[in-house]
Amino acid sequence: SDGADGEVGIATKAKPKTAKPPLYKVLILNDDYTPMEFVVHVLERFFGMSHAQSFELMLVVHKKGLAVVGVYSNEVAETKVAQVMDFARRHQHPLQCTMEKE
Ligand code: TYC
Repeated sequence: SDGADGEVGIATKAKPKTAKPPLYKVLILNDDYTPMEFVVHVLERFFGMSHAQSFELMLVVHKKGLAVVGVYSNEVAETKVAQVMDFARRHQHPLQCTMEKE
């Protein structure tokens, strides 16, 4: 508007909204057999956490049963889950990793 009719304000434009892609929580589940150090290693290797962060989060999973270890796009979450499951299987540990839409 140019304000000629007394309408004064900030020029605005309707922005067509792009649908935001859904995000997925990646979760690690507790079990009785996977060694604590293995879980710590997984968190460092696949989720970019420091050793201290990884140890803390591993203990949360150990005590609470599960924890969210990261939030990602569908594609990245699928890849993380597959990498962890494959790594655990290759080391013959029953560690479970899953994902859930936020
Ligand atoms: N509960 C396991 C143990 O006592 C350790 C563990 C922690 C396993 C976290 C899995 O996601 C897990 N050895």
